[in-house]
Amino acid sequence: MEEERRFDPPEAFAERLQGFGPNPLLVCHNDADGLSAGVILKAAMTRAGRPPSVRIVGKGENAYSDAFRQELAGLRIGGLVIADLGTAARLPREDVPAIVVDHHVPTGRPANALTISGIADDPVPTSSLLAYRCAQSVGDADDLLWLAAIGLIGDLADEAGFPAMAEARARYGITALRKATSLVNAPRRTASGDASAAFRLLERADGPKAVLSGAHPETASLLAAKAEVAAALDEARKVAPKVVGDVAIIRFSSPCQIHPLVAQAWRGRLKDRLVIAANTGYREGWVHFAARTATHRDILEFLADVRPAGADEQYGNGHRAASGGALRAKDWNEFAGALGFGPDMKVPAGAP
Ligand SMILES: [Mn+2]
Repeated sequence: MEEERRFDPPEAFAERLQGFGPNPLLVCHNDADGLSAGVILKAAMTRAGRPPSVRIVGKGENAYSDAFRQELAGLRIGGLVIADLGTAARLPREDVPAIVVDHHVPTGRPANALTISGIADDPVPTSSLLAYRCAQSVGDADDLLWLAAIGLIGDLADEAGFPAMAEARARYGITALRKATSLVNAPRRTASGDASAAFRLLERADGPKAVLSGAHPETASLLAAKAEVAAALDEARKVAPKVVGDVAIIRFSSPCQIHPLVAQAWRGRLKDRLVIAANTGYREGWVHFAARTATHRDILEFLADVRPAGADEQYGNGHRAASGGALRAKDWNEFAGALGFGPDMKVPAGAP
């Protein structure tokens, strides 16, 4: 952790971009905030004469994994921009100029990248708002304001304290902004996790009403994504929790990323438990889970205490009241066993 070290201001974005060569790569997360940040940064880079290729990081992927490093290894790129995917010491490419735009708790700081992190700000902004400030360093970015608002709504329960949000509300209307956010947030939870249609739609639309209107063909595919996720959630919510001590596990199998929604739903109904929604069908060979609690218990501390030996960087991140992780089947079995759960929580290794 190097939180004390000063991060770079968004105002430095335009100048750093001038050091980029042709064909830079822009990498962003697949949720509403990551997509909005990506669309804003793509526009800013294009306006600065550095139009990028875009790679959306989605289901089961991590921008700082070895697999992603290998994917980028041979590419001829003139620079790298990474948005809303965390901040770590080692970037997936270290031989090209790089800019990181992010608001999560950093696990380190890359040595030579311009690192724009909101983590020291109060209130902590979203990646899309930081991206908007980056775009303002390139030139007039007024047409991109609504995208910053989409990211703010997508990531924050409370958007108070952000003047950009007040301005966007007044200009575009909060209802349309919220509906558009919900729509572009849907594809990342589907079985495919493919959010490219959402990115395209945010790019083509000139505001939230155009996202919703159906004038662009992507709207229909996002509505289908929403229906897919709603149906999967309906199924999973029929599953009864198993309780041992003060831990409740809801075990189900779905290719959709609904475990955070299931955990959130039970959190309010099992107020004195730590709730774990375990999805054995999200990715083959793995159990993905979300942990929530309405008690004052620190979930990060709880997960650290019962951490199975085989757990990796995908385990136990997030916040004190909202965490989770992904465990290989054998590690999940060790984890559930250590919590006192019986054979009904065991997952056959390699076959979820
Ligand atoms: Mn995100």
